[in-house]
Amino acid sequence: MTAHVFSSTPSDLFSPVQLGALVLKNRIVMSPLTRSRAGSLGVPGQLNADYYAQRASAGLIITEATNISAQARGYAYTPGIYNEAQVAGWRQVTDAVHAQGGLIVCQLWHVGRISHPSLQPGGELPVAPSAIQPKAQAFTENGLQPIPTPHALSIDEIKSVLADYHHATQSARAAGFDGVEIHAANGYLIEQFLKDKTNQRTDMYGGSIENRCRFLLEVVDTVIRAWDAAHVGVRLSPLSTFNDISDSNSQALFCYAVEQLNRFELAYLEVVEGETGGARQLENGFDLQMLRRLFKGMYIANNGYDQRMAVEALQHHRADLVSFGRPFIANPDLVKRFQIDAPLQSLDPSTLYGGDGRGYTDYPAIR
Ligand code: 8OZ
Repeated sequence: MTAHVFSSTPSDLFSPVQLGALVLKNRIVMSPLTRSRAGSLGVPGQLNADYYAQRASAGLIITEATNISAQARGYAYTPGIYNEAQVAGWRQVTDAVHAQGGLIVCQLWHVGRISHPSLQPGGELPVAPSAIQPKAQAFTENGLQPIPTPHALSIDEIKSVLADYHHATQSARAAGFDGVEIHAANGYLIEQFLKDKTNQRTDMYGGSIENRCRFLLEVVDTVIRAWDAAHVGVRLSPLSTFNDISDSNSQALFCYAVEQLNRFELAYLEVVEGETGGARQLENGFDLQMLRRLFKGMYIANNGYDQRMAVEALQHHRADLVSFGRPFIANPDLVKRFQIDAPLQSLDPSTLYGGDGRGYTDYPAIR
């Protein structure tokens, strides 16, 4: 192993890097991408194994967002990681990725209020920190449906969600993953606690920044009891408004959150820079580099990067790694294309969510 493996001053995208317990062959990460091809029961299979194995030349694959419990589900056909059938399904995926020399971590997801009774056990209301209806629609098996006002979690119910995170982490280990990423971004449950548009609680989980960060920190704490912190990353989206969310002082909120995350010595922090899947230009003067500088571990930058931007970010120490989402959909061999400066294939938006192998496993690699 070369000396620069453990250096935090990368020479280029293709240099290896240590991320907690993992040694990556390059700094090109496949970001989590919901593709909705895991059936009604959320059980991955051969099709998903093929898809991920095709992309195993990434330094690290982060799976699509994966439900930690039946209650965590908010989108039809998304996978879960809470029962035996799902663990066995994911085992096929992790084996296939490992056979190709790749590494894969499981993104742990609870959608909170971004769900619909038809996706919930017993047809119950979705849950959230506060009973505030989102201006958003749910992707159900019967198409897009209006989302009702959620049920506000009691303290005991919060404890039970934390237990679900613990169980899901154990399941991810059993499925052969190389680690887990806690999805604390994009308007789902953890972010619903963090940001004040969605958290109006008056107990220890609401009000002050400290209180609104409590749930995130408890999730991290419970996850690292199931798997050491060197196998755990966190994803944040400080500025995203996706799923009808915002915060009145996101700079202060996220600086505090990141300072607190430092104590766990996590494998990495992944940050969606700007609007999820949208503009990187940030209107309100929020300084993302402040989070990068505050965080003591490895920083994965995400959102709309191309190769040139990624190289620049590494050269200027604005990131240690870069995760790519959309480019990996149509370019299973993205790493090779970057290496040989080959043109990128463009993706077909009509096959992004749901369906079969079309637009999923049939994008050709360069020969
Ligand atoms: C797009 C469509 C469905 C889900 C996220 C899990 O935003 C998602 C997601 C994105 O993190």
